[in-house]
Amino acid sequence: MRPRSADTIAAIATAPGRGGVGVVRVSGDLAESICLGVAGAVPSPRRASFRSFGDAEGRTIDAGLVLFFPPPGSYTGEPVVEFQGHGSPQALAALLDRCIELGARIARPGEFTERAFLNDRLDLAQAEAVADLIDAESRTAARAAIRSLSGEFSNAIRDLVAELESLRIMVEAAIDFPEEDIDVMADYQIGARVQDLMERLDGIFTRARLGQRLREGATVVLLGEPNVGKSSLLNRLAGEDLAIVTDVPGTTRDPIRGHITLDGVPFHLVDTAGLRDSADPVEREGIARSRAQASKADLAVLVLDARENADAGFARLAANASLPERCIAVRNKIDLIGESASSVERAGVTTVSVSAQTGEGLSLLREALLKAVDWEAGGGEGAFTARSRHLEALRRCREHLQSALSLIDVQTDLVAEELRYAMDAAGEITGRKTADDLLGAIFASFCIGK
Ligand SMILES: Nc1nc2c(ncn2[C@@H]2O[C@H](COP(=O)(O)OP(=O)(O)OP(=O)(O)O)[C@@H](O)[C@H]2O)c(=O)[nH]1
Ligand SMILES: [Mg+2]
Repeated sequence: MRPRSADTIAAIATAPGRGGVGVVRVSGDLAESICLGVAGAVPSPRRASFRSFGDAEGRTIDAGLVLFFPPPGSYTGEPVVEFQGHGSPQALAALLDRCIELGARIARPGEFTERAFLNDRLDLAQAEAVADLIDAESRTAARAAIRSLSGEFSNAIRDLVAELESLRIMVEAAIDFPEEDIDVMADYQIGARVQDLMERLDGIFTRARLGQRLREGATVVLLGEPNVGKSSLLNRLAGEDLAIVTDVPGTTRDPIRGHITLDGVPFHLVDTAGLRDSADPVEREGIARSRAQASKADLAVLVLDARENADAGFARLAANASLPERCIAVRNKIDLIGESASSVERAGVTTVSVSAQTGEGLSLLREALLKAVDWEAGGGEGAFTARSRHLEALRRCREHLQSALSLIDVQTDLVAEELRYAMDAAGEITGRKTADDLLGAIFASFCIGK
């Protein structure tokens, strides 16, 4: 654990630019004396007081509300002062300069929240949820972040860790007192309890994975032969004229991106150059980029011309690029053959028949996209905001529980060890024992002033 910092930090906590209100936040031992220097008095704790903010020469920089939050109940767990002035970049810069003159230093990104974590005001999963709330791209994602921030995710993890601990103690007792002649493993139903914990873990994992989807979304590559209507589909889905559409095969060269949100889940769409043999060096480079996009995407939408045999078209594309694990087939241009929109699932692949021109079938395609990333309608309601690191820790926890289960009738001491590993893995999420470099990376991704 890093030592408690002696520095007093200050930052503009509101977003850059002009606005109605602008806030400078100060945290650390000098907060009260800085407050005195700027506003001439320290208001009573947690009570807003209207004051003038002055510079070193006594000139007024701005006027507004001052708030003082004494420890330990403040955001950071240290003395905190907030100056709420006008959202004027110049006045805020002058106010910040004054705080620096009075002994503070500029805060690093995320440093207020980092201090909150180091002073036990938040655990690591909650601290990460602060950043996720700020960065949320949909209301559903914001709600998932608030759920984690309020401790729902952390409590679920803490309960899990506590039960793992009591189970481990039980198993260790069995190792330490073998002469007691009771078969602890059987009498205390250790196997059933481990299984029970695995089910609980799976429940948490599902909710965390939903949260990760909400946070990170999915990258979807639109792939197909020239002229099938990939760019038209991108434009339709994005509701914006992003890519050039012409009847000339080989129109698109560079990958073109569009971002949409479906049921709160961000989808990063990438339209690509049509796949074919080409002698044109520019087009060849475009096609190489299409293939590169396909190999990195979470999901490929294979666009086909509805007038062609879909299976044959699908097979040609699969032979022509390395596809991600998940694919959807789209038969486009159904308007040309007078077919109506449909969505059919066959051998794990959904084939949606649409017309990018008329928009028919687009809602079926949106549904198929959500389904392809395992999203159920309204799935965000139970989600915890989560990151890959959380999911990875939960996966490791599960592996150790699985090993513990398989060792129960074989070697008791190893069961205890596996339970300890499982506990440590789950414990990384709330992060009491997290390595400094990981902490550094987590907080560096925050915005300034938070
Ligand atoms: N009738 C009909 N025409 C379509 C439909 N979708 C696209 N088109 C037409 O098909 C032609 C090619 O469309 P694009 O969207 O440029 O096709 P693309 O797959 O991006 O083509 P490249 O960029 O060359 O690989 C254009 O003339 C579009 O207007 C559709 O659903 N119905
Ligand atoms: Mg195109």
